[in-house]
Amino acid sequence: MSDADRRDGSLFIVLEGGDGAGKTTQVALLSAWFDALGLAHVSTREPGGTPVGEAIRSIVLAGPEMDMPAESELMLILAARAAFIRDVVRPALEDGHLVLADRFSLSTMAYQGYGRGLDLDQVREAISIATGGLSPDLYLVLDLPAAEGEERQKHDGAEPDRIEAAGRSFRDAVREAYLELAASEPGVEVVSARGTPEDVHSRIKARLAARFPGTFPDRV
Ligand code: T5A
Repeated sequence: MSDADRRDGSLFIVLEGGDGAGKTTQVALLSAWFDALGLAHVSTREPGGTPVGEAIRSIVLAGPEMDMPAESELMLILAARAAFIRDVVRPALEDGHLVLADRFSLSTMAYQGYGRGLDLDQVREAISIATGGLSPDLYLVLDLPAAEGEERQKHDGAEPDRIEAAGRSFRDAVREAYLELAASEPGVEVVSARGTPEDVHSRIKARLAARFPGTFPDRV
């Protein structure tokens, strides 16, 4: 998608971070804020967001008994992403809307590249096949020590999925990967995920206002 295909006002914002950092909570709070500001938007998640994406999600996030090579995991996630781009992201940006996503390609670099140990250049190349080179305007990484994310998830009482079951060292590697990616990739900012959901929400709003002053009010 070239910039010429995007209508004025379109924005693609992605929340990222380790499991249990609070992305889903923050997407809901941001979506309510965008509604209050009258900003047309689509809020969605990855893998998922389309019928094929949700079907793939149920395979990728099955229990640990669904054993698969890291390469299969990568290809499944990217198969979902290609549909997500075609059916959700591009149409919304072409209509001048805001897209707010819970995870995108930075997750693939952090989990399949750094976490699973796949070759980073190959992962990057595979991502660009799925996305056609489309990148978000901003990634906000919610940063939280892996143990605290795990603790937050325990309160939900759900059984760990395949990826969550990969263990503490995997979660630690993913957190470090995000920090490294934030230091080396353009358009990635880190926000502390500590504190109450409202504390984190205020930090995120302040970042968006600083980054996109024409879209978000500066008094937040
Ligand atoms: N994946 C995904 C890849 O490996 N590669 C990829 O390319 C992509 C796109 C997705 C999985 O897929 C992998 C990564 C993931 O393992 P998911 O369920 O979407 O799975 O991701 P999770 O991060 O596992 O989702 P969670 O819902 O568990 O975590 P969230 O969304 O970060 O956190 P949230 O908001 O659900 O909060 C978790 C708990 O903490 C509480 C909430 O109420 C909830 O109980 N909470 C807080 N508690 C205290 N203080 C706060 N500030 C809190 N904020 C939320």
